[in-house]
Amino acid sequence: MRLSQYFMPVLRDDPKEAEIVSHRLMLRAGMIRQEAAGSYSWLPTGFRVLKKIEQIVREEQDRAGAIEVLMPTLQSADLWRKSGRYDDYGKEMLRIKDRQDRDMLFGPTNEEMITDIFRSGIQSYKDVPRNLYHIQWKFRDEVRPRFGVMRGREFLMKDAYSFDLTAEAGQHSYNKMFVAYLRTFARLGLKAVPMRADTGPIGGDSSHEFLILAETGESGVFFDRDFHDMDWSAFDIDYDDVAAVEKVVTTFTSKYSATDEKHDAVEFDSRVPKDKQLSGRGIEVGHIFFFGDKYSKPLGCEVQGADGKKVTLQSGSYGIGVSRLVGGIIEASHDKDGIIWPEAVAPFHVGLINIKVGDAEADATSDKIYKALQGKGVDVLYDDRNQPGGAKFAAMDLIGLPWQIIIGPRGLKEGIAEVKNRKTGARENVALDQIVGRFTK
Ligand code: 5CA
Repeated sequence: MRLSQYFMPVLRDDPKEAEIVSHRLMLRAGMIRQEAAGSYSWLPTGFRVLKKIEQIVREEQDRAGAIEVLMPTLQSADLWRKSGRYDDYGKEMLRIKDRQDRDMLFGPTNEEMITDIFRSGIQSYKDVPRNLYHIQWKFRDEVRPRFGVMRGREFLMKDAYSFDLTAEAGQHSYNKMFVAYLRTFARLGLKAVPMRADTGPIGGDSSHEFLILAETGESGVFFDRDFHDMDWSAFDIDYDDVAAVEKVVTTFTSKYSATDEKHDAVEFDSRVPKDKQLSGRGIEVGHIFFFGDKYSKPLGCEVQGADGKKVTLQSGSYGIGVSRLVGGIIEASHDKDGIIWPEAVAPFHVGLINIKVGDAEADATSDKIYKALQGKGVDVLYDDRNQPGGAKFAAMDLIGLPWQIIIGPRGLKEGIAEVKNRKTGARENVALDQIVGRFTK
């Protein structure tokens, strides 16, 4: 993409309304624009990052055996009356009437709808276990939408729902999602610590939140320093191996970790030596719940068991804050100059800067490298605008692409370009005829 033909409204000054670094950088880098409190348009670079995160989430859900569907954003109130949540959910639920005066709502979550879909589509115990998920916009009329996409009113969530015959089988479904979350966050370059958590309006008695550590997080967190030494890489796992999956969950839940709502100071002291006790703040990027028959019972989600008797299904739900993750990753990865995107989610892989637009040789060489990279399928953002070098460097650092290729008359005389790593700041001279190969290895 040529920057001279793109839409990336970078701001020179810090926006006043942004209280935390990710919000400030997203606005400054022209990734989002606020439309109303807690509601944002996703501008081109922001949308690219959002889609990359969404795709990683999707791949790991699919890998764990979950099946993708898409449910509407607007729901009828009827199912919510059956589960009893229409009144319970309170003011966070945006209620709407259609022209027939029927009660509708903008879905804050989908337990009722998916349970009804599943109920109507199954016949016998052979149709379970299943896990269905979608990635869809949600609306919650938060009392205090803030911090940009971190606590929005309209936000993108991945929500999965598992259905099993027994509580034991349900536990395996829960464990699979637990492991899928570890893999997902590892691929996003994050360490998201699983913590015992409060279940809130979703309900049930078993749940874990996944939190990334950041000073600006909304939750207080207490945990064992040993978490830092665990293997967080996106390790291999056979999801059909019940014991192996359980073992990973046991490893990641055997050490003390809890959010402030569930923290028990006495237990913390008894389980964790003082010098290993860590506390701080965290951003909740995922939350998984096991709630048994809480929704299947009122919605009649049952099947005929092998013995002919009706069995009410056991279910759980599993959320990931896809749009929140965009801000969460920036909180975890930035410096004073701007964003530092992990390669897996960067809006472009490399930024190509022509520092002397108008110079025939600089233009020709930059154009040639740009076209060659594009031809090889490398995502490249080409700054071909006629602007001072300093402004171009600052903008490129701000938007945080992993690599920069800098072309200027001085290097051209020697047949080289400068390649800069945004994360380490390391600069290297690379011969012009090797640049393309360097990025297509
Ligand atoms: N139905 C369950 C799981 S599918 C559910 O709704 N869980 S949740 O309420 O915990 O939300 C799932 C995830 O969505 C959270 O972990 C968080 O990362 C994200 N999320 C929740 N509220 C917001 C919000 N207002 N803005 C941005 N992301 C949010």
